[in-house]
Amino acid sequence: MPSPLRARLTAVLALSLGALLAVTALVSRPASAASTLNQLAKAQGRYFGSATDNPELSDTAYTAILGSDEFGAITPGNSMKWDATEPSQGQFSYTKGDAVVSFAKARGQIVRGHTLLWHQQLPGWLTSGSWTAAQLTSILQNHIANVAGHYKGQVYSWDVVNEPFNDDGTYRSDLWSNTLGTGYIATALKAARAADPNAKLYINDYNIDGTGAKSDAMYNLVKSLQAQGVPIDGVGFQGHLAIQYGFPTNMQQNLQRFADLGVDVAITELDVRMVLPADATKVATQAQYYTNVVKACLGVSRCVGITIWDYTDKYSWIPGVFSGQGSALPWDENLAKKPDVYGAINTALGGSGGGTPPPTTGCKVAYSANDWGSGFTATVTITNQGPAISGWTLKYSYSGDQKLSQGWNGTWSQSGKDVTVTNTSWNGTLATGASISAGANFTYTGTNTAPTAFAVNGTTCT
Ligand code: G2I
Repeated sequence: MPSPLRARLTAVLALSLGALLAVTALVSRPASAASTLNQLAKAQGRYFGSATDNPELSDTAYTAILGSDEFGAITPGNSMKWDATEPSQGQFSYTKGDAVVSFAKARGQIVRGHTLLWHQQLPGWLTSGSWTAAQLTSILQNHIANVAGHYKGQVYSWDVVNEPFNDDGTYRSDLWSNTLGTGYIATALKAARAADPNAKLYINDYNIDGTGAKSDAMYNLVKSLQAQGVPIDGVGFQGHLAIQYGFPTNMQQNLQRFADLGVDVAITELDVRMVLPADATKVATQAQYYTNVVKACLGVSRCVGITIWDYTDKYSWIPGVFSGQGSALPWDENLAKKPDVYGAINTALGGSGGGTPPPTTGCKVAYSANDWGSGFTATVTITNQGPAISGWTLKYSYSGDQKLSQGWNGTWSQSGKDVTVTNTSWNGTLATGASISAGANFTYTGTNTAPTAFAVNGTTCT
């Protein structure tokens, strides 16, 4: 065989073998296993993210979930704001922001930078100074050049300007607009583009999720910036919703009209609060709101992603600001998924609702004792791994002469070596995955051996 032909045949054979292997690989790969929020969002070309902040990053149970496949994007809640990054004029501090960026980077998550310019969380030197327009412009440009320059290439987007409008659509009266007029917005966007040409530049606000005066004002602002050739890549719809105020009007159409201007849109700070206590009706409404938001975003091809304003009630800003309100997020204060709320988001993203199915039976008890020789404080934490229960009784036994003196977070009693703890009026309800801790003081002589067998409502726990 002449060698060029042999070479060609070998090549053809190699190609077909390669194609065959490729086909085999495709066929034998299991069907898409997307089940977490970000996997599901990613399958539709979006991200699903959470806000976080430095104090939370030392909570390892919390970071295990934050760093999991549930989230593909992180927004630092506070650590890139002006008071954190330029606490004294010209002195920049990036330790906290860097911690968030390196957390995200290590896990392949993108970062939404938040925020270069706002009317809140400004350092004292800035708010108490009296500045000419020229001075304030240069302060603003210097801040953005430094902060966006420091994070150049490391953030996916910047909320360059945060909350410029009042609810009636007029410009907020603050340091920026009062000193610089509304032109500060263009100044900030241009400075951000110069500092990090690849970051997507956003204006971000609340109460613009639906149509209305404030949303119209934002729409007109974007149009006018575009007409002036000012860089603007996206609009952030914060999505701080409350079930008692109703769902925003025509949310999807509203997102779409911005997208039609040629900018990206994103849901940047989603949470859905309620007046406490939560009940089944309120949770159903809340779950519907989450569903509506996810569907509105998925219905708009330029809606690039959804971020919830932290994922757990444990670190929500809401109770501190709206007294008596909360329960706004899909994970509860014990970091357990709320089946209805998480399930609604997961389902709206195209999943089967559950994520990882929880075990459907049983319970788990963690026991610890703080012993001072003649007595100790026992702490028991019950986790319900079965269907929701209303009312629990925990039983266990000691091997020595441990004697109950006083208990709390439960009704404690003892008969010989056997200890019984039942729920109080306020902690009897345990959803699947939920935990409750109770404690008691005991006295003893001799040795204090920890009990090893526990039963809740008659079921032996692990
Ligand atoms: O207010 C909710 C959000 C509305 N949109 C813009 C977001 O940047 C804003 O986030 C919140 C943070 O989640 C809070 O954590 O902004 C608040 C400030 O308005 C943050 O709260 C502040 C507390 O008010 C301060 O007392 C505290 O020192 O957080 C600071 C840092 O922990």
